[in-house]
Amino acid sequence: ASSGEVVLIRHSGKDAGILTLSLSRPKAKNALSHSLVRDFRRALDEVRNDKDTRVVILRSTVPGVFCAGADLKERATMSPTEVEQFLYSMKTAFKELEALPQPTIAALDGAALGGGLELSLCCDLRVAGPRAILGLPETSLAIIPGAGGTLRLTKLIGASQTKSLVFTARRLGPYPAFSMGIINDVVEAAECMDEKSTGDQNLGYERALEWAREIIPNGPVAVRMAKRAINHAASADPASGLEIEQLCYAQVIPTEDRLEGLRAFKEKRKPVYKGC
Ligand code: CO8
Repeated sequence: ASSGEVVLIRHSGKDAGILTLSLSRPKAKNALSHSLVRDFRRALDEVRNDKDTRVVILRSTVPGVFCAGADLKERATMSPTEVEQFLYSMKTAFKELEALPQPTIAALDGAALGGGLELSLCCDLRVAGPRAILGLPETSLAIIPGAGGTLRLTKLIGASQTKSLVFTARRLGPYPAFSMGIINDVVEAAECMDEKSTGDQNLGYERALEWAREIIPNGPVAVRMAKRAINHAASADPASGLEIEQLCYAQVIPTEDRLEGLRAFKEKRKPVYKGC
């Protein structure tokens, strides 16, 4: 049975191709419990082979929070074996998110702490609203980031910046996080002054939708192959990184979309891609 803590929405009409995965566990600020992680993995199973899904947005429906990290209360009640099984499942979920073939965008407009920030690091892009708060507070709990944070954040912003966050357990607002390079885009303070920003509207999500709409018109096979090549580039040595790029490049050459791109260029119009 599903806990209802992970909600999957396929958009239609002008936003067809966008799929939103929402974390929805208000009573614990979306803390990652056993049931939430299980449902999250089930949702990823649905998304992975869905050719109609072109961009995935990961968001929270809980105002002021993206995800408070691992569920510290549930964990206190688990046996050592259960903790081990849970941590394995969580780390697997993170790897599965990172390996989705479609581009993924984390919409942050609230606290993304510990495992919550680590979860967002498995997405390709992170965009933030004004309420985003990011941090790896693990050392303040006498542990260390253990769901990929030390590796994924180091790859993203370098060792010294990562240490500055982990050693201090400091919490960052969206602008410092943007200037450190953790976030790709942040809704500017001036933009929050208009009527859109009233109430509990998640401006990070609005911005993520804008990014998705900019990705969708591009060649679907090309975008997936680019993601595959870039993900490999991050861990491969230069020679095999270039080899993988060529393998991915070879996948786009026989597509009809590639010919459509050339035709559209010649005819001075926007291309219409079919994903094959
Ligand atoms: N786990 C369980 N419950 C939580 C968690 C959590 N991580 N965070 C918040 N809650 C609960 C609170 O206990 C509270 O419950 P109750 O109403 O029963 O008292 C409820 O959510 C609301 O919380 P607050 O009143 O604190 O809400 P605020 O809006 O004031 O603050 C915050 C929200 C900022 C998210 C705040 O709750 C907070 O700082 N939470 C703790 C965040 C944290 O330290 N997270 C790091 C956890 S460590 C981690 O994630 C490591 C992962 C390691 C993986 C290892 C793999 C090997």
